[in-house]
Amino acid sequence: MQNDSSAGRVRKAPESFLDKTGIKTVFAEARHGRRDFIRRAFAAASVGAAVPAALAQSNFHLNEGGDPNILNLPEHSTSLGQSVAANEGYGKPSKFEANVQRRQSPGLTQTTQASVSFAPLQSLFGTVTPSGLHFERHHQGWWDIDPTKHRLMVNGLVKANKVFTVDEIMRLPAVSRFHFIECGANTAVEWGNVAVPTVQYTHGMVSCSEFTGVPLITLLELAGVDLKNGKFVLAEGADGSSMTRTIPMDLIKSGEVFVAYGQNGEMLRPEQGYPLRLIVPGIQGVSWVKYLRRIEVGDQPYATKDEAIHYMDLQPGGLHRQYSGIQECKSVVTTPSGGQVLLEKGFYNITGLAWSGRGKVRRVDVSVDGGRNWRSARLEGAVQTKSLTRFNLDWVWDGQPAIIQSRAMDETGFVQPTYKQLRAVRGTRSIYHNNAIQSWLVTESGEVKNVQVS
Ligand SMILES: Nc1nc2c(c(=O)[nH]1)N[C@H]1C(S)=C(S)[C@@H](COP(=O)(O)O)O[C@H]1N2
Ligand SMILES: [Mo]
Repeated sequence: MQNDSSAGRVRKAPESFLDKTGIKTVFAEARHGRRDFIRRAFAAASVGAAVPAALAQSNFHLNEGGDPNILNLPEHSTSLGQSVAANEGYGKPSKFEANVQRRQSPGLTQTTQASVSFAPLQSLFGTVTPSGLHFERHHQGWWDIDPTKHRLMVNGLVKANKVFTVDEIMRLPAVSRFHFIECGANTAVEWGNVAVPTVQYTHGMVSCSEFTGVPLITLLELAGVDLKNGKFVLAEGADGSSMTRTIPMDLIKSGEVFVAYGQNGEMLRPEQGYPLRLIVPGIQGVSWVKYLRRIEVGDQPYATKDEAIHYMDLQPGGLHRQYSGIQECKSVVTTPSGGQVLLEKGFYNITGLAWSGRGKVRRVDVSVDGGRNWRSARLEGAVQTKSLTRFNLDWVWDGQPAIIQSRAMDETGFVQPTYKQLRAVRGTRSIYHNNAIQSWLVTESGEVKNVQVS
């Protein structure tokens, strides 16, 4: 664990094939307890059960016996374990997982106070980002705000201005929903083909949580909102960045936009906007105003600094796009991904994440030959709207160089573009909304590298 590989090269199960200690230990010991389990499963595969054909037919071999890790009884099997972990307060991950951390990107200019940290996508499973690994973007630093002193005001085109305490908001009818948040600048450095080494830095400004809160429309109605003239709201944060964003009333009326206090079963983390943040599903992260303290109802877009100066997309020919909030359909393979190493040829589970700001992911195709041939991946679990979707695909690596890509399609029929397609429309000068297909080159030695394929 002393190796500071952010790519997970030294990680243990279940990225087990990346682990020098080998997959045999992991499967026999940690997963099933009995070494002959997998062998029996292989036998079953011939009659069409349990194990996919690609795995059954691959050279995926298991130790036939004599592995000291299963033969020796370790101390933890023969003596008393520790008292409840609660004695040490809030629970923590295993010390063997200490390498799984948020990190600052080597592709960005280092400033005295860092303002972005990236989620370790290569080490995550399923679709929920553990709260302590959620990416961060702070325009003016983060705060741990006293919730008893925090207030949220609703003003503008309303019958009467209203000021809510956090307690009052928590008494109102609540919703809990899984949504992704992606910074509009996620994958930004790849516009210029900087090719940062790992998926943490190429795509780690996306995270997904189960958020709990109150639909914004409820708060507006309690203030007597004028929906005839009120076409937009301005959302304002309580930190020094004066983060202010315009949100169209149509989105709010749909009930999708909510004021969250909960994240993955507990209160929001301070760095995620404790005690209140706006959830704007499908829209770029900057509109998810943290430390939310004011909602003003107006009749036109506000053109604030974060809309009129920042968060515009430079286009070819001197044009720019403005209010380009929606995070279009996108996906990325998280394993195998940049910085990881395949230790031998044979069977691997290709896995990754897909999402769309326009709704549900309908399909994800995966190529291992740089986009010439595609196979559809399995979408795991309940595919939810404007949330992350996990995909998996069986793959037998023949030891030859391979270029792994994923291409997602959403329920509107939108297909994730190649770099060539994206640049033809948006040019090369944008910072925001890079949703191009990502390519990972697996070299003959098994090393995985970030490459761009047009
Ligand atoms: N009040 C406030 N809200 C904010 C920001 C901020 O700096 N201050 N950053 C925005 C940006 S640019 C993004 S991408 C997301 C990041 O959310 P996170 O730090 O919870 O990942 O919050 C948005 N909301
Ligand atoms: Mo952002």
